[in-house]
Parts: sequence; C-alpha cells; structure tokens
Amino acid sequence: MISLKTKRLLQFVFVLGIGIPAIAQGTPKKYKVEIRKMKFIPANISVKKGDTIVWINKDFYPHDVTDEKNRAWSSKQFGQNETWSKVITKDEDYFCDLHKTMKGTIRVNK
Ligand SMILES: [Cu+2]
Repeated sequence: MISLKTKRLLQFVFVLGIGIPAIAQGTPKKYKVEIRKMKFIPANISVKKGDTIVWINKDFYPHDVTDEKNRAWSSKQFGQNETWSKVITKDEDYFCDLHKTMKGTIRVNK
C-alpha cells in the first residue's frame, strides 16, 4: 500500500509533467489589426499557429475580411468600432471584398 502522502506527491508530479509542455509551447496570443482609412494596419503580420487575430474597423463605413484566393472564409461586412476575429492555423492572404485594393497577409512562424 502506498501512503496518502505518496499518492498526493505522485499526483502533483503527474500534473507538473503535463503542465510543463503546455507552458513551453506558450499560450495562444491575440493580435489586433486596425482597419483605418481603407488600410489594414499592420497589413502584414506574423503569428504562431493557434494565435487569434482581431480586426477592428475604425472607419465610419463597413469593411470585411475575406480570403483573397477563393473566398474560403469571410467575416461578412462589419461597421465602425465592430470587431471580427479568426484563429490562425496557416498562411493567409486576405482582402476587403468591398474595396479590393485593401489587402493583408498573415504568415505563420514555423
Ligand atoms: Cu473595405
């Protein structure tokens, strides 16, 4: 029979063992991209896989955030001071479907 004390210690070591890899990987971060005067700021951003980007529209008219190549995803239009967010898993090129000259890129650090 192992004592309760040993059992507790083993539980603690077990939790620690699982906890350390999670800390080493880092918790996902949030990045902000402002939409201002018909531009994404910053237009080019590098993140880690699993990070979230939050776009906030600072113009007084609507914009959207849309996959540029084949419109695989889109925020749909959102208005002044509204936000839209996306968890990033791979490189993305995007634009505003309403104003096609507005472009941005997301690169995932390997
Ligand atoms: Cu726009």
